[in-house]
Amino acid sequence: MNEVNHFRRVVVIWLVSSVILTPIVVLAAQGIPPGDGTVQAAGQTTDNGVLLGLSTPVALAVVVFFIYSLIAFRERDAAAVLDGPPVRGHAGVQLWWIVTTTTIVLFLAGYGTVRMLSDGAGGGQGPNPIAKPTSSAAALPVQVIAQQWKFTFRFPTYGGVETNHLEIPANRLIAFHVTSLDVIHSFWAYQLGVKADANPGVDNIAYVQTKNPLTFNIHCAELCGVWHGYMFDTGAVVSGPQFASWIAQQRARFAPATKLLPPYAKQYFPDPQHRGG
Ligand SMILES: [Cu+2]
Repeated sequence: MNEVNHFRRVVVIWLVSSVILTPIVVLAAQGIPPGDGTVQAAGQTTDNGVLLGLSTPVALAVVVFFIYSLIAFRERDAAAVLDGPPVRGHAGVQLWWIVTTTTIVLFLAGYGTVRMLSDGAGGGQGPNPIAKPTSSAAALPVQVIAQQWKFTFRFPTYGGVETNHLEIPANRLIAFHVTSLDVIHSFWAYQLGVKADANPGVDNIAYVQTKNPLTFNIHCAELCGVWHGYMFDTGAVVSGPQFASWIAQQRARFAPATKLLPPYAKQYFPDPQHRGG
């Protein structure tokens, strides 16, 4: 009764739209954050492109079939609307479904693992990271200390000075040691491709390989009390010499405070005398 091969038509429309739209989506994905600020940020942008590119044909299969059905299978004679015969399984469809979904899931599991192990991907990995960048021993350690409601930064290789703002050198591997003095916070510097939980009593390590100088935003990304929304700052990746002079300034300026600080440690515990009741 019906001479049209709907299946072939849907497949052709799907193929053509996938071939056109997938490269456009992959290209557009390069414009969404976190951008190209660090190796990790660039890696995340690449991964966004891979994931969006892979999901484009999948989403198109659904959309194309949906729109095609609306047009081709619409019964215009209301009186003739009857339920069709029930479908009792289809070996071909089932086989393709299982093969396709299994392939995609296994590929993504492999891809994600390889990508994470290559540089740590900018995420906090706890006190014993398994995904270390190859030159991790030479990384500049920077401790990020969160508390209600600000971040401070401690530089163990620069006399343990604690600063109010964050500057880090360009083209350098940084090992952020993220911790908290009170409740749970999260150190989120999206242009750096970093988001790491800041928990009291935990030394959460996140690696970042900086590139060119840039300004970045620092936000707390974990609801931590009434002023959580105001827990932000602007940081900067600066040239090596600029960092050297900045950190020297900070050391001189905060020398009296540094003397009073507890020695640099992986984590600190709040002073009970200075806690509100
Ligand atoms: Cu917070």
